[in-house]
Amino acid sequence: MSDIKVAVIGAGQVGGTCAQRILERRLADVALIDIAEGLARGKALDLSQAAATEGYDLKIEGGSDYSLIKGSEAVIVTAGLTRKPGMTREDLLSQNAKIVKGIIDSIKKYCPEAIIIMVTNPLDIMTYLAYKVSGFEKERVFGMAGVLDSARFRFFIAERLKVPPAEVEAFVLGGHGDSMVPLVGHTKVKGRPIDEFLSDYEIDSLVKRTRDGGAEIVSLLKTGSAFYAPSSAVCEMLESVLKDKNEVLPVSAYLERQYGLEDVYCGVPARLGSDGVEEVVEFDLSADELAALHRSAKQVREGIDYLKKSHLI
Ligand code: A3D
Repeated sequence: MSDIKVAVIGAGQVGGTCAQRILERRLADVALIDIAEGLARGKALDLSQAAATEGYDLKIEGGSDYSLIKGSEAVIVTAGLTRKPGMTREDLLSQNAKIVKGIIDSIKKYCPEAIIIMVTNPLDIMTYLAYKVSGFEKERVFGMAGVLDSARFRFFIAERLKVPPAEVEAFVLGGHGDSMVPLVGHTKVKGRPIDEFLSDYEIDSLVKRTRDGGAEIVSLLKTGSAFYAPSSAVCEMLESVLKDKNEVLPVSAYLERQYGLEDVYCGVPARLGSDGVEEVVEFDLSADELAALHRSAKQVREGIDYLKKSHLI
């Protein structure tokens, strides 16, 4: 048992693996919720039975009853549908918006003081929706995408240069998806600028592979999408919050004029601590990077406008 509890909504691939990582990192007790009750209960029971061999003494409960999340300091939202053949982007957006709205109402009811970390796609739009529907302070609602995109970029660079990924620093900003903005000017290997190691052409090809990183995995898995690296990225953010580490990470955060953007969620560097987003950090961006960030935010805003027109916000 821990005196810290975290709720994970959605016990699918990402949610189930998040629960596992939280326990194995000894971060908190876990409440795992899914509309499919047996899935959440079954995974919770399975994870409980790993306690003896993994050596954690933490409580994990699962089910579909939201009263289980009572007392959680943080709630990770991974519930949602994935795009099926024949489903338009707008269909997915509307359906996940309805799911997220229902979940946020339950979070408001059972843990009104919690921090919300969104994972459900389309990420930046769902995070904006969660912020608006919850009425929580902006600091307490943010989304995971950039830590994952950056981890992918770091891995591809590390693999190419045969160095440990931990020796590669990189930040990928912008909305999650095709319009992500890898900051090549801030990418370093062993503390040295990346262009000392790779040509522009080679860097561009790694940027492209990062941009297509999710799709590459989908095409290999055939069913479902990535979940090991996404759940790891979530836990990196969660740990910075629960341990008040104040790490600067790429976070989908609410912007109020930072980077010249307003009333939108978009991936930016942010300091994560016990209050959530403690500060949006303004890096010096090149004119091209800033323009790419604005293009990316514009795409997010189009999704937000669609939800507003559909009366879902
Ligand atoms: P999946 O394995 O299908 O799990 C989703 C779970 O949500 C399923 O178990 C559903 O039963 C459950 N669910 C659906 N509706 C509800 C509801 N109303 N209440 C509670 N549970 C519900 O998907 P996944 O785990 O692979 O992905 C989950 C979400 O995360 C999707 O939207 C993905 O697109 C998204 N995702 C985002 C990233 C980012 O980097 C932003 C990365 C990976 C996945």
